[in-house]
Amino acid sequence: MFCYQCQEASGGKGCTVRGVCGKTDTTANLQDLLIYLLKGISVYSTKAKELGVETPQVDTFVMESLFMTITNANFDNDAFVEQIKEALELRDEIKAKAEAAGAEFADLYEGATWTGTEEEFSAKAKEVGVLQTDNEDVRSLRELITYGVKGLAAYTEHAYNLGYENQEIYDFMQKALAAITDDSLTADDLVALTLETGKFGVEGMAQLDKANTETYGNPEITEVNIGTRNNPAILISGHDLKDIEQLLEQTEGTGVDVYTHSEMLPAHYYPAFKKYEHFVGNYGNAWWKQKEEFENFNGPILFTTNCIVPPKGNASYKDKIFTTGAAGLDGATHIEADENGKKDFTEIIELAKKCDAPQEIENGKIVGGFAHNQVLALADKVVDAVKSGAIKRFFVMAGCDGRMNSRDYYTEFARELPEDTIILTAGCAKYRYNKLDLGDIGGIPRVLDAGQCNDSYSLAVIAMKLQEVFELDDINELPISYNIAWYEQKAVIVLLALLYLGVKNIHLGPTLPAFLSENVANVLVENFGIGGITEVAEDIEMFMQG
Ligand code: FSO
Ligand code: SF4
Repeated sequence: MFCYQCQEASGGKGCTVRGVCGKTDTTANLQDLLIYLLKGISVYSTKAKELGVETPQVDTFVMESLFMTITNANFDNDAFVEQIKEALELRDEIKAKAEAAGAEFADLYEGATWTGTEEEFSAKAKEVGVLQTDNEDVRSLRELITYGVKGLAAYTEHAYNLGYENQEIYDFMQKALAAITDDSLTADDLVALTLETGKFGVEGMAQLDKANTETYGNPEITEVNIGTRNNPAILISGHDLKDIEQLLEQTEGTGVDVYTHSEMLPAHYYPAFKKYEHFVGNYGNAWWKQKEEFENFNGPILFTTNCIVPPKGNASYKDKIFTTGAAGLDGATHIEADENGKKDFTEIIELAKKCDAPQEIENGKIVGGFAHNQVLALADKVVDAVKSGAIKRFFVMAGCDGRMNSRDYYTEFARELPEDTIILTAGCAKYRYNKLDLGDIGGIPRVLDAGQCNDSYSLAVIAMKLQEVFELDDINELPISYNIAWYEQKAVIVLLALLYLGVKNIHLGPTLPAFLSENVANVLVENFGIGGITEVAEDIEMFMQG
């Protein structure tokens, strides 16, 4: 195996024996084979689309498959084997359709032609990974695009689950996958494709924002309980709001409570979920603490998307893990949707009834719900505070949390920021500072949590609104600094989206991506002012100078 798609890539270079995330080399190789075939499918489907062929099956298959390969999403080898078999079938179908529409293919990418039986998958998988591209810079750009597209696929799937689709996004994902198989593309072409990925990142996040807010209302300021009460309960993790909606409906009146975990916390901010009396609060912290925290929860845990840490062999909660959607784990029960998108969570609920109530590990409340609509409702207050000098600077600290000790930087950074600054956050990065008591500025909390990582879109909307109010020509003239923490591929699409919107001087940590070659990193530094992080005091001083 060779994998360097996330921030925890071993030694800052890549995982070669087993993933730091817990991914085995078998899983990693199967994921590579799946991506290889998705590229092959995309070569055909992109041509078919040009000839007017509709490709709905390919559209959802490519999206779901990409999502399955995101860091920490799916550790189930059988699920990948099935997906690969389906990919081979689908590829033949779409090829036939393209040819029937008049397409002719020559000099094809090998992923468009290779075929094999299940027994041959693992041998082939070893030949088709990231290192298949020799040139380090081309490889870097191809992977940057691939990871951006994976993040985009995740956001597109959440919107899809709510009935929102955009054909252009599907078409782009396949166009990008096909393009990165084309050896005639220059580095400049690939840089252009990277920015185009960012453009679709904005569209994908906007679509998901629309899906979420039209379905569940606009997030509003909310105090979320972080303690527990004395009923058996289910913990729901991941990002999928359709899943939590169905779980809340099905648990109502059963005597089983529901708690959110990690990135599901923002579900509490949506008006539609506030009516559920048994929707008690948020349990625990960011994803990487789950091995310890789940030991105390006692009830079943449902993963709706990525951020699974494979449990230890003797973990007490091992037999209480359920997955759904793109998530998967060997030995866990996977809940499938029926053809109408309905999921039956009875098995989880029945198991919960037999479990003890969660053991309290914290208590108190945290505040969130500052997505664009809520912040814009406070716009006058915010603008006045900026004009009066009460707020000197905003810090976008969105992104992800992770295990590395060096991420303590973000806690210290938040703590050391001058008191006339506001942190705008989204994603699980917030767990590094959302329980510090950082106070408020004239009633505006100093940490404004917009929601999940995809709600970084809200932060961009807020910035664009402020640019308009202050009549600035350039978004970079705003007193906003970007100090973003990243972990996996959704953060990549968020970053590319911000670059596409023209945001400059974003600082990225705790380390720069291993998949950026020196030359590609230089392009990002020279054209976009991308930087890393150093020491807290030094960085704060640098940021405060604007
Ligand atoms: Fe965090 Fe995980 Fe949301 Fe990521 S929970 S790390 S960027 O999946 O998606 O913020
Ligand atoms: Fe390593 Fe990250 Fe890849 Fe897991 S996802 S194998 S930790 S680089």
